[in-house]
Amino acid sequence: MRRVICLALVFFFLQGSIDLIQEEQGEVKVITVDSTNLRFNPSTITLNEGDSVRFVWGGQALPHNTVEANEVFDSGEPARDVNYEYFFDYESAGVYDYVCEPHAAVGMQGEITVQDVEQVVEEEPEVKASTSEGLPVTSILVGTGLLLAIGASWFVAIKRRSV
Ligand SMILES: [Cu+2]
Repeated sequence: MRRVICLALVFFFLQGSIDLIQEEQGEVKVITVDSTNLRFNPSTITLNEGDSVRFVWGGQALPHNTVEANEVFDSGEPARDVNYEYFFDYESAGVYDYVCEPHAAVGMQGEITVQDVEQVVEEEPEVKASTSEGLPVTSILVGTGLLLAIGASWFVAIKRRSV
């Protein structure tokens, strides 16, 4: 019985920490190609470290790709259907200029600004509040684990008394 309780506790605590890890994965911002066929939309975006950018288009009249100026990311050969995602890790703050290679000369380009996460938290306190949203879930899990442990030890105590 004790082993079962321990396993249940370990399980609940692991669940809690997995939730926290997932919390650090930011949003995914989508960039597509606009109706002119020769512009990214939006071409300029700002995101935070931990966010991802997703270049996605389908059934385009012309094939496109996205290549960062310093080859930080590269979606490969130009294609009419692209679904390419790049994750900006916690060391990636900076400005990234990218082009569509076949149409760079006609201005098919864009810029991604990645903000340092600590800096963002200082400037916008409400961002800090939203990152703690995951905490109640963790508290519920830990709380459930504790209740389970208390209930189990109570059960064991009653069982011992009856022996
Ligand atoms: Cu293009």
